[in-house]
Amino acid sequence: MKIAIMGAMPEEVAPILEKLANVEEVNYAKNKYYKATYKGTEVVVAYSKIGKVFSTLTASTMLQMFACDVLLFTGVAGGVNPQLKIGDLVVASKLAQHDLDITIFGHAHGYVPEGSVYVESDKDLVVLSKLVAQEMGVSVREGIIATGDQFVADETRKEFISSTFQADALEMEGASVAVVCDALSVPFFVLRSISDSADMDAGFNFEEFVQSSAKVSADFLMNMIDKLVAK
Ligand code: 4EZ
Repeated sequence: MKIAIMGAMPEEVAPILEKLANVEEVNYAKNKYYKATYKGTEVVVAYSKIGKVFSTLTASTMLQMFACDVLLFTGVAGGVNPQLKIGDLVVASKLAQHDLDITIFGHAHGYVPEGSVYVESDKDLVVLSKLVAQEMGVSVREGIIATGDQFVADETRKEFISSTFQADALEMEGASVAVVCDALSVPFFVLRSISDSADMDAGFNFEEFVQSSAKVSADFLMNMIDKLVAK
């Protein structure tokens, strides 16, 4: 097993990199990939940069260039479900691209021919996350994550994404990573901790909470990785 660990921003993978020893930095396609062995298992860590295009490139590189056979994403998200508060964890059951729109031709939002609106996460990894949550005594919400190339800080857009995709949280990379993993039949998992509520205060809240929420997500993911490498 070779595990790809991805975030979009440096803050999202920093708590992971801190826990790795003997890290080798590899430069590829204008990005840095950090190779290490964690408890006897090979891991590759990278942050993609923000958005669907960069995250697609990095996910694809992780699988095709570095030959990772499982991909785990950690980061922060805007909360859509009103029950989600800053710092709460969300595990994606499935993901959709909220900004993919050829509805003028009668297609559903998020759908293009030969694609699908939603891509489902690996079920075993979702089950593993629940076990880890139970052992840590923390709550993790399984829900739908909507992805698009925009930082949502607007009630109208948030409400559209909520009602159209039944999204619980939104961000800018999950669904594109999901499409890559699904196409290459590699199991994947997307974990996010809430940094803001995608509303008028989102920009302000994001800046205040990105680091602490990113750490909540990364620390949880490390506990999952501990279980995965022990298998
Ligand atoms: C994108 N990520 C935010 C990147 C912000 C600032 C320099 C997560 C995220 C997010 N994405 C947190 N809150 C969000 C929101 N309200 N809308 C979109 O994955 C870059």
